Amino acid sequence: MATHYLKERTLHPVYELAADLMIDFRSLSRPGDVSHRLPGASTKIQPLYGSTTLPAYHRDMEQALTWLREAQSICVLTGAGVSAESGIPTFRGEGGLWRRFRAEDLATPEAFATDPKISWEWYDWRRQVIAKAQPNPGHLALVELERRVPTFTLVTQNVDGLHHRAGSRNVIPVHGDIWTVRCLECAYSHKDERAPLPEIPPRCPAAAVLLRPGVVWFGESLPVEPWRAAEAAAGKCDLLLVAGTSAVVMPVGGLVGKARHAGARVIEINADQTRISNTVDLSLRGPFGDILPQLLSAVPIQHAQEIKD
Ligand code: BJW
Repeated sequence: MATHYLKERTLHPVYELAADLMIDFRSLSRPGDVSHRLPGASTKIQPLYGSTTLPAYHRDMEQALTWLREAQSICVLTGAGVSAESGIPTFRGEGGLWRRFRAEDLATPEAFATDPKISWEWYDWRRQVIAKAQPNPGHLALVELERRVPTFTLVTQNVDGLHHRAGSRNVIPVHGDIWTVRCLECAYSHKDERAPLPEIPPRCPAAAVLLRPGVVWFGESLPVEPWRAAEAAAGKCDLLLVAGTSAVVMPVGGLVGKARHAGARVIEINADQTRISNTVDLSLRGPFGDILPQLLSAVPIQHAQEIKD
């Protein structure tokens, strides 16, 4: 019964979608092809008002600037949307990687076990897209925000490494790293930034068995220490910025509630309405790469910067 369920829900769609995926890889292989399909990817950046009026947006922005100015301890939680303006597809929604495929079917140990080659082709393609991408103004604003705020933690669900490349220091990648490859059997774990990889699927030099991407799939536990640090940061910050995430994936989505219960103000920055938009203190609707630099302008350069440096 259980096997039948898996076949119906998890294994079968991966086979069925393989051909589609290959078409996707090719049609998205040039950076220009990727960016125009992304929400919020336009270079002329405007706040998206949705049902909100322009004065309401400005009022919310004023409020956000005040809270940023007051904050002593900021935790930022980022998701795929913060890399959208760098040309990296998000997972869900318009232009998302999983618009046509269920995330729960692709990013699983079962999908990898079923066809490691297809899985690796997908990861290899994404590594090539990421290798060509550059941090955007939102990533850079976070680097500067870290320098200006006494306590700052950046929890990211992203596996692309763009926060590190931009220069952020206190980054906690809770869903792993697409550039790490690790052995399915032995302790071999290694950074491999070649894109494309010379051999698909790659093999472990120590054990001659398959390597897997160093990311966290559905049904797998998050890495213990990073997760502990992420929970601690969300639980003790006075301001949580939630940027570019649908917040549907657990347990990370639960950090928003954790911060709120601990008394933090929560500001969401997202191109669209999400499941948390109505529960946060403020929801700023628009592109991350536009809103973050605006927020940064409110935070003075403090003495903390000299202490940190
Ligand atoms: C912009 C923008 C712009 C666009 N500017 N914004 C409780 C209840 C129910 C289920 C569970 C539960 N607890 C655990 C589960 C199971 C599961 C889960 O959460 N399922 C859900 C689908 C319901 N979770 C897990 O299995 C996790 N493990 C776990 O809990 O371990 C304990 C356990 C073990 C066994 C059983 C039960 C528990 C692991 C989750 C791993 C997630 N992995 C992935 C793939 C990583 C590898 C890879 O990259 O291939 O991580 S899934 C994918 O989703 C990826 C992302 O990090 C993650 C989150 O997505 P994100 O970042 O939010 O992206 P999107 O696309 O969803 O949203 C983008 C947003 O940006 C949108 O809102 C846009 O509007 C916005 N945007 N452009 C601003 N320019």
